[in-house]
Amino acid sequence: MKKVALIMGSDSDLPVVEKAVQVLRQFNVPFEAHVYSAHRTPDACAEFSRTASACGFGVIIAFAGKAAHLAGAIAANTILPVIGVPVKSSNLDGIDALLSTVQMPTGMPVATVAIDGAANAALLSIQILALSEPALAENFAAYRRNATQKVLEKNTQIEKQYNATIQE
Ligand code: RP5
Repeated sequence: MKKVALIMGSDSDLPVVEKAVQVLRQFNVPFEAHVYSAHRTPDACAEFSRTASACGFGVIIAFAGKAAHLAGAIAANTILPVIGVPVKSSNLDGIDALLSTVQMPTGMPVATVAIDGAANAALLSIQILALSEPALAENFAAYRRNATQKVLEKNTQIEKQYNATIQE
């Protein structure tokens, strides 16, 4: 199976990255984590991006806060799908990172998830890999069925608690 790359702009992004790690481990998806910055280590960032496909990666998730150009800088140097996670690491509450990550020019897409949306980024990377991994696709479908079941059970609980008069 191809690997997922977790690229963070700074080790201060690690608490958010960890949420993606948890999901990838849950699905037994291979991954690597690296710190590359679009601004502080631009050459290393570009080198990683150019060689990522040949190194066995299938998807790249980029985590960055503030003027978050990391996902875009990576996308500029690879044709692998890039998922951007805007990190809430400034006193603008991550809105700066969200806009910097999502507002890519035509031809250079970055699939941007919510601010600190690391779990969804990992799930999306799994969906991408699952296109060519039938066992992973089945695991993901089971995860979805389980999530649906849990909500239906919560609904039953809430309905019993609050709608007694309606049911009588
Ligand atoms: C971004 O700047 C990083 O992704 C991080 O979210 C933010 C702050 O970095 P540090 O100053 O904490 O290293 O490039």
